[in-house]
Amino acid sequence: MSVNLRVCTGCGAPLQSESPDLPGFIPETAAARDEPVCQRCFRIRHYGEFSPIHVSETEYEQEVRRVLADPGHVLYVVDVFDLPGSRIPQMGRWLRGKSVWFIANKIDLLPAEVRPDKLWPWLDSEMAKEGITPERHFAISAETGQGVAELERAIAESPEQRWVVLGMANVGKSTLLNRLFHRWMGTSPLTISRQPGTTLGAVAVKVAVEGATRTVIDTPGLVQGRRIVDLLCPRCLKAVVPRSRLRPRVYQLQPGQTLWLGGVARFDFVDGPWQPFVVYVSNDLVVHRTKLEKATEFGARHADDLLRVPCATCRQRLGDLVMHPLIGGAARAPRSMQGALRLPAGTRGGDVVVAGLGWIAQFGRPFTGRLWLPGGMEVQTRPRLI
Ligand SMILES: Nc1nc2c(ncn2[C@@H]2O[C@H](COP(=O)(O)OP(=O)(O)OP(=O)(O)O)[C@@H](O)[C@H]2O)c(=O)[nH]1
Ligand SMILES: [Mg+2]
Ligand SMILES: [Zn+2]
Ligand SMILES: [Zn+2]
Repeated sequence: MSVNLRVCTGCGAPLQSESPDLPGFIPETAAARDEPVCQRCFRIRHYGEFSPIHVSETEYEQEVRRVLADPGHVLYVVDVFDLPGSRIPQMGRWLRGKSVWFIANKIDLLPAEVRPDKLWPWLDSEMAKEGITPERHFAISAETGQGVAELERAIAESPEQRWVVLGMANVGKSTLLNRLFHRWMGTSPLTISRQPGTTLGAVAVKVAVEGATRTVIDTPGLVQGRRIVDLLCPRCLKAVVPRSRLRPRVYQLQPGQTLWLGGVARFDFVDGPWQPFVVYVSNDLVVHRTKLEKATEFGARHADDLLRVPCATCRQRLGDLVMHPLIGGAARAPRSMQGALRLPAGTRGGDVVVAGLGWIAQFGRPFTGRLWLPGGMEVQTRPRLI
């Protein structure tokens, strides 16, 4: 393996031995090693200690443009579980003229009933918003390895020598590359962590792939500060970010009932016939049914015991939940609900997707409702995935 020796081989930060509190610090005695790893990476790997370092959007853009200035193929990675949160608004412009393969990662979290090919129409329409038309698609799990062999084969068969991995922070870029590197050279040099903002600079690794040399470049992700993973403390993240395949939770609701999803979000069924809703969120997040008229009081009283997340500190940072009106089926929108998000009518129904948290499936019957979320968090609707 050959690497650029002036940067940390785990996170890409330029190495330095002067300031222990700045990125890339490495004691002088360790700097001479073959594959030097900075103190921060060492601590993440061995103690699970994460010291947040903010890479600004400007620095991020500079790094991406620098890496894209040379020719090469782009692997654009998104998190299928947080697609709206995976979109980098300027990416379409930066990628103009580049060959892009689209990697939908974390499919291990999707319920077993979701066939990856059913994802493409939705994923493609999201990508099209950025002006990105990928040449190929891969649905993978960097965590379990599902789908990775196919990507590996495609890279080996392509004549392209230089490969750049891009994507929002925390979508699993470094995890994916570690898996590929492990297959190609038996080591996994990149630092990964549950927190966004782990990789700090480009890390170029030269590998032999079936006799041909390839340069594969990991890059930092963009941290926008508006996703649920950007907003919660490590303890709250543990409950909210799913670690295993989502188990559907079915609720037959009457109008006037509310579901609290932990204390992070609240779903009110205001009006419509009795009907089922299926909640797909982290299995570690409590879903609690209560009466709509008592929901606010319930949320305040049980924030710390039953609902548990967000913790008091995170609650303070997040502020009050913001209300988003919803309309499903053929329900007519009362004037008070203008601007409401509409779920597709008919028997198919739709999903209310909360970036980074999960989604709630509705089955096309008339309903009006509300979703309450921390300010800045995005909600979307799409045709039902399942
Ligand atoms: N469930 C699941 N988790 C994944 C998968 N791939 C990565 N992760 C997790 O996602 C988190 C972020 O992974 P990283 O590889 O550090 O993500 P990154 O895109 O390199 O992030 P930055 O370096 O911050 O830009 C870690 O907790 C990983 O374990 C996957 O396929 N499935
Ligand atoms: Mg990374
Ligand atoms: Zn490092
Ligand atoms: Zn917290």
